[in-house]
Amino acid sequence: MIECRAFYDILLDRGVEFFAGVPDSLLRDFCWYVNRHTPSERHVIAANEGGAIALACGYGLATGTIPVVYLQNAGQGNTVNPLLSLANPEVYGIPLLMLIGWRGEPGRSDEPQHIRQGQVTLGLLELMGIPYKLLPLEQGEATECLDELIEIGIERETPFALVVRKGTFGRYANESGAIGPGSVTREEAIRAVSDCLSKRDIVVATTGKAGRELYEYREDKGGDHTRDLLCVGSMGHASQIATGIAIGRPDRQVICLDGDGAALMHLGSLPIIGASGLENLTHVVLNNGTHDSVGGHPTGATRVSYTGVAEACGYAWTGVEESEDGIRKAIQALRSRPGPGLLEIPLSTGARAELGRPKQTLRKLGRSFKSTLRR
Ligand SMILES: Cc1ncc(C[n+]2csc(CCOP(=O)(O)OP(=O)(O)O)c2C)c(N)n1
Repeated sequence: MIECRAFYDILLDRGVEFFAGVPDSLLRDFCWYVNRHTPSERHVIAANEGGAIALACGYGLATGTIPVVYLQNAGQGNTVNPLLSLANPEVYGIPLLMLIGWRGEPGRSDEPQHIRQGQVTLGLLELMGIPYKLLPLEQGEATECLDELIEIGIERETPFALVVRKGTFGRYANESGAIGPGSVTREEAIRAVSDCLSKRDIVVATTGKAGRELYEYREDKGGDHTRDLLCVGSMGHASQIATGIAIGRPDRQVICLDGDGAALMHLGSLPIIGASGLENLTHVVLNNGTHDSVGGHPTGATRVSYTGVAEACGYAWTGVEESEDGIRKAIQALRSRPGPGLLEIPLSTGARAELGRPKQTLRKLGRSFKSTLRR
């Protein structure tokens, strides 16, 4: 196991001075260490992993130092375009180090959404011609491995990667835990929204614990999951999935339960929703100011007003509700308020420790969701 502090110091010794990324559950403690010890102007929690690569490229171009980009392998797809068309040696040749948390590593059990990505993680790096190594668990070996990669990266003027397996980094106590802007929990908000929906309403729930909380609530209420799509992966795309469904089924109310980190990841979806004029679409942003599901790191834009953005993007209505009662009233009013609408709910950060996961397979849940929609 490698101590976060030791690895961070090794990076600093090699001249690293800039970090960007999207937090990951396997890199959770290291991300917290970076957040705590790096001057804020030298650490950017990016909107998405492609943005993190671009930020690192900019810093690398400006300073000639080697920037670090941290990410979960789920975000590898987001990095492909800037890696191949910007940082690649055949374009601008920008050395940068990616630290990639390897969810779904073959041979280890993990959630279904991580399995295929886990299988192709190393192959994708090979296909892109990105030199990589698995980060060894022993500190001396890790340092050697890093030094070899840095040499290769500088010599070939190429991005390079360290792939990080589960359990590589030791604990780092997060004393600076981010605290969300509200007092209601995400779970309470989801329950309040769900209580006020009719049996015909469709819910698309964002990546992370929101979907698990919705699933558990449906279980508590009798186990009907047929109207819910849980976006276990595809972070940032829930609102466009909901938009597609709302276009396909104009006779149904479609409610997207989005996270603030996820909304930020593809904020460009909001003008598209605004322009859609879809009267049957409601976008609920569960704003806890953090990437709570992977460890509670702040999002990179904690001061953004999602209602302000939605208004500028042409949504038909917006609202902010901070109490369970207010949330209930806003959802009950949906049917008399044509959308597209955006309801922002400021929340506290955190989740129940014993939160479960869906008991049925995603294939089975997907099948019953499809048959509900096509009925
Ligand atoms: C493309 C991609 N990048 C990163 C992740 C890892 N990830 C899963 S959930 C999550 C945090 C989501 O934050 P937010 O949308 O604010 O919801 P919260 O967890 O706070 O409810 C992250 C970073 C992912 N699944 N996919």
